[in-house]
Amino acid sequence: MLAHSIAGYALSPAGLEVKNVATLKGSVAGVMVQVSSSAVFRVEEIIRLTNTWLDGSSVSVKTPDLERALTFSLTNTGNGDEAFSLSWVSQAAGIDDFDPLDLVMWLEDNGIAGLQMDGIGPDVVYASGVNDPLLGADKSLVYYVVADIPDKLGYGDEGIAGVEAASLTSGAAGGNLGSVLTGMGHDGVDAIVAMKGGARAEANGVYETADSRVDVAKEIITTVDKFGSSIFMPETEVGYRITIKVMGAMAKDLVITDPVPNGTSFVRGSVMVDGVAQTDVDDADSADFDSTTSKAVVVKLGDVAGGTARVVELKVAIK
Ligand SMILES: [Ca+2]
Ligand SMILES: [Ca+2]
Ligand SMILES: [Ca+2]
Repeated sequence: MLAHSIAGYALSPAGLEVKNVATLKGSVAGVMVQVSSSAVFRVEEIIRLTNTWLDGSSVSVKTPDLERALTFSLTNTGNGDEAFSLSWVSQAAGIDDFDPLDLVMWLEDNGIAGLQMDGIGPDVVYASGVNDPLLGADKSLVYYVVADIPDKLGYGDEGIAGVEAASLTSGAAGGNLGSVLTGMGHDGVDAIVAMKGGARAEANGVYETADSRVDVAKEIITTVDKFGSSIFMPETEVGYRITIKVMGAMAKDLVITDPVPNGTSFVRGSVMVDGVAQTDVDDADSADFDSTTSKAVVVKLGDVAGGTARVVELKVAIK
C-alpha cells in the first residue's frame, strides 16, 4: 500500500467511507433485472511527518551571543489529525565544536513571520505535554530554537541544536514502517506507521561563529641553559613565540609591543617574523628593539587578512 508514492495529490482523509457499487443489468426470461452489490471500506490513517531546519545555512553568531534563533518546520504528512512532541537531540562528542546553551523551543503562534519573544503578542514557548502541536493532515507549523552561544569560541566553530519531532499516537514513534496500530487512528480506524524507524524525525540546526576578532597567544618554545639543558637560571636563553590570528574581517595596522621581561635582557637579532629574521633597528623590515618603544620589541604587522595567522618569535636571556 505504501510502496509507491502517493505524494503530489491530496490524500484520502482517515476515516473516509469508500463505497464501491457494482450493478448488473439484463433480462431473464423476458424480464428486465438489475442486481447491485456494494463493497464498503474505511480509509485507515497513515501517520508520518517531516521535520526540517529552514535556515538553509548555518546561522552566524558571535562569541558570546545571546538568544539566537534557528527556524524549523514540522509538517503532518499523514492523512489525519496528529499531535507531536518536540524534544532535544544531544550531539555525539566530536560532531560539532560547541554546545549551544540555555536552549528553549518556541512555537510560531502570533501569525507574524519570524520569532517574536516579547511585545504585545509574542510567539509561545513550547512545553512538552502542555502545548504539543496538533496538526491537521497536510498542515505545517514553524517552530524556533533559541540558544545562547558560549564565550571564547574560535572563528568558524559550529554548534548544532537538534530537535526530534515524534507522533504522540501511542506506539507510532516507536513503531516501524507498516506497523498497524489497531483502532488508534482518526475516529477509531487503524493507524499505520508510514515511516521507516517510526513516526519520528530529527532536524539539526547549526550555529557558526563569524564575528571578527584578533587572538594573540604567547608561549615559550625553547629554553636553553649554558650547560645544554633547559633549566631556568642565569644566562639561560628563553625563546618565545607570539601567534596572532585574525578571524573574520581584515585587521588594520596591527602592532605587537613586547616589553622585555624583568630579570631578562633581549637577545640581539633574535626577532623572527613568519620565520624571517628581522633587524633590531627601525628600518624597512617589520621589527625593532628599543627604538620605537623603550626596552621593547615592536613588530608592525600592518594589515592582516581574516583567516590568516602571523608568527613572531624572539629570545631573551635570564640575567
Ligand atoms: Ca492521528
Ligand atoms: Ca511569529
Ligand atoms: Ca628592523
